[in-house]
Amino acid sequence: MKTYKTDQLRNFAIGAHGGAGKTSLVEAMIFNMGETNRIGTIEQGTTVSDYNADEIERQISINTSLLHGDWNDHKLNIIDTPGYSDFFGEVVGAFRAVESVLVVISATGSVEVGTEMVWEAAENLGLPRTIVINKLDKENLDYDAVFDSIHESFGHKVVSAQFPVKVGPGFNSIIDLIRMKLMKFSTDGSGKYTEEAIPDDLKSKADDLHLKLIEAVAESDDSLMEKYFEAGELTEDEFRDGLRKAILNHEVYPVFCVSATTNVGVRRLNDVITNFAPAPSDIKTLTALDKGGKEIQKKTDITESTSALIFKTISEEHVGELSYLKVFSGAVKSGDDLLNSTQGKDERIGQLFVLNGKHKNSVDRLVAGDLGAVVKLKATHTGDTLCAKTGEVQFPKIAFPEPKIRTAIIPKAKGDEEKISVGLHALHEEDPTFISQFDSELKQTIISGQGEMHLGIILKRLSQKYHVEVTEEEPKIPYRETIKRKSEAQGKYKKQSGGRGQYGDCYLRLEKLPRGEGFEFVNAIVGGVIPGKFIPAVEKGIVERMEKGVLAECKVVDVKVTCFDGSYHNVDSSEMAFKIAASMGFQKAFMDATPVILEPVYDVTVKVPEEYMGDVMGDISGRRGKIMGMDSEGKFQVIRAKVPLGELFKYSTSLRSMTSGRGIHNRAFSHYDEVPGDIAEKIIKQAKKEKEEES
Ligand SMILES: Nc1nc2c(ncn2[C@@H]2O[C@H](COP(=O)(O)OP(=O)(O)OP(=O)(O)O)[C@@H](O)[C@H]2O)c(=O)[nH]1
Ligand SMILES: [Mg+2]
Repeated sequence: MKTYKTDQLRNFAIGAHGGAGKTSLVEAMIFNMGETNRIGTIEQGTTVSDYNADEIERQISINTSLLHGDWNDHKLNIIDTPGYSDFFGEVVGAFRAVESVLVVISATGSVEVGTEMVWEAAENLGLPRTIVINKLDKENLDYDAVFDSIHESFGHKVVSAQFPVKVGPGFNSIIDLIRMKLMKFSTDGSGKYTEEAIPDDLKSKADDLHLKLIEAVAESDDSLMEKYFEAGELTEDEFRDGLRKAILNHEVYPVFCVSATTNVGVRRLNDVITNFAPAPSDIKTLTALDKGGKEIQKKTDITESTSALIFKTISEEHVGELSYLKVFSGAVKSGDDLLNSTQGKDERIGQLFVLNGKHKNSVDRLVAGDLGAVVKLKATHTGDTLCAKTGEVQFPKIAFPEPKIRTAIIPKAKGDEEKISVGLHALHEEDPTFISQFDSELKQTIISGQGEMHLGIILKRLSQKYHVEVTEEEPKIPYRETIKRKSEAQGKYKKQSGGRGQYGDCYLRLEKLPRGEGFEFVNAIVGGVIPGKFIPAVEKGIVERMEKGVLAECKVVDVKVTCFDGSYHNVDSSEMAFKIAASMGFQKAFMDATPVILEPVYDVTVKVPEEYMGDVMGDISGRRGKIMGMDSEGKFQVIRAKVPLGELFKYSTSLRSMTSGRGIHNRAFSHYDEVPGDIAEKIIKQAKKEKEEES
């Protein structure tokens, strides 16, 4: 196996809206690098990157895959990410392992919400970007419109580095504005091309765009700008070096042209990445925390003490856990004893691999900057840092997206609970964007994730790997009960049955509190009509009743209770008797105080292309949602609404079908609000039914 130095590596992730052609592009790239001897297709399920059964069945990428190959004595490490928004966590993890992102845009669609998500994620991590317009072999394309829409969305730093001669079926020629040549690609799939002089009819367009590119490069650097003004041009070396730096410093986002499935333009893209994309050694500062939690800067350099980040974990049958890692400094070798500084545990490095999808090649070591995988780590999860024991560092955690949707599950077979819980826990370690938890209030196991497809795939893994089956049910809603007006009642508990009796008596006043204030108890007893030692029992009786609920078995909230009178019996009064009396008094007063049910309401933001606005807003209203506002964000509309949680079940699937996959939503808890009467009745009825079934 050839060895590479850090500056011979190019790590990049491919990011895009779903279906833009990332996997097809990667397939052509590794074919061109000689890693495969034929180009697989999505339709036949034969690509190297989408090797998973689910991916083949659905014809979409679900997992990040790692691929690599040699190009002109450089190692290109490619991470193919899924575009479907349910799997955005994969994108976020992948982006932590690379120095740049290749953003693919389909010429049939232009900038989509998924493109913007990728763009923003790259922006947040300070990653340079190169843009590729794909599918230029398709019919009915308007290349200029696509380019303009990218320019409009991402600003004036978006600059043409190529343009196609003629798009549509048979597309094979590109004007390259760096080399100032016409590149004619073979259409036999070999990816090969020849260079020719730019034809006369395209010369002036090419000159204009070449000048724009040079100016963009010159503008990115003061000393280059000076040279450019003085000499009226840049030398070839100055231009190339300037372009590299401009990409690295986010001053230029160059746009290239390809057709992935016909392998047109892709070999040139391999050159461009090798020559112009950043190497790990170009990244000057890498922020980490030292042993004492102090911020330090590491360098991607083999001479520094070893550090690495686990950016993804998969568990494979017959192999066990496979942890994908990016080595940031030093080198990771098989047999190394390292420290997992996130977990504070030692870790022995087993076999190391470089990957092309599922194909693994064993290697002895991975040097600073390189990407690969290691098997059978004992205590290491996605997002953890591994480092030399003598140079403890910890990299920032990966900022995975918060769960967006939830559902409840129940075991199909009794007795499987333990296995299910172990399986769900392991699946969370593998994929931190998935969370499961037993909700003791709802008495349901609630699983949450990024979308219904995400959860569907998680449950499939649960059944395949842990051999337990569950069924989904609608998650219960954590309703609350409260009151709308003041009331008073007496709670009296008196029992005389042989021996010692029971006696407790209290008068309670209930008043409503502002939403979110919870509970307040006031002891207004004077003259010892209830002895001080029984007052805590009165409060306890109320609190326990509030926990259990009065109307529909939901917690009571936002109530102030004043105990203002009562009586006691010298012999028969006890804490127990006062607790029961208070509980009875509370129930009576509560029912008199116009009780209502509250439901959780969520802030929902939906981002969609303008043409879907009407449908989305109509649907939100149908879900008892209130539209709070609308903003335009670039070419998209963002709708802000407040929607009851009970109406959001399976919302991500509805939104997807309503917008042909072109809309995304986010949600966060906002507040509790009163449930309309008819729905409250249903909730009460349902609670009664469940209680009867239980007893
Ligand atoms: N005509 C044509 N079709 C293409 C091209 N690139 C991709 N496709 C087709 O577009 C569809 C999606 O391609 P993929 O490579 O799976 O796209 P992707 O971006 O990896 O999709 P996700 O990973 O699911 O987001 C497939 O049917 C491909 O055959 C292209 O250059 N030309
Ligand atoms: Mg894909």
